[in-house]
Amino acid sequence: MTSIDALMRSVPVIPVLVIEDARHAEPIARALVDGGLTALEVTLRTSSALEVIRIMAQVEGAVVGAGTVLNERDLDAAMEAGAQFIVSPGLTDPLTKAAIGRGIPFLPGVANAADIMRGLDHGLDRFKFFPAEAAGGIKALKALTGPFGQVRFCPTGGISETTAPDWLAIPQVLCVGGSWVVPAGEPQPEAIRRAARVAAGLRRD
Ligand code: 3PG
Ligand code: 3PY
Repeated sequence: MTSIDALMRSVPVIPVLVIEDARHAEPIARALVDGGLTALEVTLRTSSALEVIRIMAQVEGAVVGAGTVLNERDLDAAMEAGAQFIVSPGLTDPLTKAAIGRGIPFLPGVANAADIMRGLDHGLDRFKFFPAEAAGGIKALKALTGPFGQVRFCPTGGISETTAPDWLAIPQVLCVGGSWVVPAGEPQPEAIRRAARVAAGLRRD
């Protein structure tokens, strides 16, 4: 199992996926991996999400994780479905303890200094900055990198193909998350592949 740091360094963009229909799972995962995006975050926001994780986990080259993991119950369901990493919009003590206890790579969301300090207390130093644009954008994240020099981030929330390069130019940003690569609705594999290729080609400083 790779560490969360290795996962964050493996791709500049982690697509955040909200998939309603499990029949879409395989074509979407194949298009993303073909385009060069191999770390896939399937949010537990739809009734088919666990089935989607199961299917995507079989796609060669895909490293499939679960997003919107809110508690220990979600954590166990996601792991049972085959999730290889866990993303949460926030950082709670019970979920953090459980994820560390299970030994699974864990990327909890932080939006301010207190969130980061709570994560550091648990021994974590890799976080999602969420909701990135609404929580103050690049200005806020840059301010947080001052006191927390060892921390690295995956900003997510309101980031687009256009703004991703500005975020990736921040040295403490290892990758960004975003839903733009896979728009809602009937999947268009060629369009997803194209968007993934552009995203996978973004440079980190
Ligand atoms: C989400 O909550 O789904 C994430 O913030 C990613 O979505 P967005 O890229 O559309 O903000
Ligand atoms: C999640 O749903 O896990 C988030 O962090 C928001 O994208």
